[in-house]
Amino acid sequence: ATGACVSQDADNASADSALSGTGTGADCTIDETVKIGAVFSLTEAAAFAGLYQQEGLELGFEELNAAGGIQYEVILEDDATSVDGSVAAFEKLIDRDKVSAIVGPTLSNMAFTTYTDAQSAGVPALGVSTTAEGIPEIGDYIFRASLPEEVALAASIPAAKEALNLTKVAVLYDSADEFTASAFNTISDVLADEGIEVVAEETFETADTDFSAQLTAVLEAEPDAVILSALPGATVPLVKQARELGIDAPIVGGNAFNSPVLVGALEDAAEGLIVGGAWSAASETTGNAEFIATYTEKYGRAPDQFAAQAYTAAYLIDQAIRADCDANREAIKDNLGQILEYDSILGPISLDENGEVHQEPVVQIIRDGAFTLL
Ligand code: 1QQ
Repeated sequence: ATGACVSQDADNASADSALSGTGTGADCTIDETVKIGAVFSLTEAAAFAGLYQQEGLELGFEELNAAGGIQYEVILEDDATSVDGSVAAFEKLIDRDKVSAIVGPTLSNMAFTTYTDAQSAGVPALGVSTTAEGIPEIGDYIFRASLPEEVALAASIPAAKEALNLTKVAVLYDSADEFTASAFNTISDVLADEGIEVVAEETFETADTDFSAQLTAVLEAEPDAVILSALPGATVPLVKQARELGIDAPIVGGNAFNSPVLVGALEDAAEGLIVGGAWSAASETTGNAEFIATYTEKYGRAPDQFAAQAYTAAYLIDQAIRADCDANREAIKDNLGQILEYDSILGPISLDENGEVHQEPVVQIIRDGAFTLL
């Protein structure tokens, strides 16, 4: 057995023996501190999610450090909600810090570039909010613990149809962002499957602030509901302008709506909003109540879905490392894709060898300013 170990290490020139330990599973001990990179949008437009992700990830690794056997150091970078910032952050973590794995980035819009870089460098990357189509397909080092928008919309649109008796809808989407544009494809497919008619279809771009032309077309089409695929920067003025113009149809949104920041900014205009997602505070999943209590105590605010997904990522990486008690990049890559079922605060979750996550979606509606299960 010893001989096999030596030759295996010799085959892999980049493997650092100090990053592989002794024992397996709960008994794994690794001497070297394991460096995990995190790239989140901590400033600018996507900070609404990035700051929660930072907190969730740090809480997860703090708990794991307290449990012992492996010590983790999280090296956190802010991509300032820009592709260039995200690329520079990945480069630093990969080349300078030599991290074992990277969590993030926040937006799919950055992930298509940064994951191509991580894949070429042979560094495992685990998305926690990158929901667009085609992300795990970037390569065998790319994973996500981030419910695909396709799965969320396939749950939220039928749930909204039933709750609201939908027969005709308007679809509005940001055509300049990877996540919102990709979601539009799914929305069209799900609406067709459900036999819901599209009476208006309008586009805008991420930085737009005036939506009067699109909203006038929506008003005239008299939809039963508006399906909106947008990031919060556009969502807030768009929804407020819609209500001012007299559009009182319910709104069904995408992953960016899973945010107390967005709901707070929308104020009364958030009422009745329906959204599919990966996590609910109301779910009785394993460890959820403790997670919510610990997080709220530590950060002085309740967690959101983005915090919950980042927290889960810490545990998934830990599981992958403990499987062979090996925190080298290649071992993490091999073992992340073998997580067949982990009982997480998101419910039972698995990652397949293609890097895709499998879990049940939840559908929520905003009532009295709070997320409630629909
Ligand atoms: C993506 C998303 C964003 C809404 C995360 C904040 O889902 O870019 O894929």
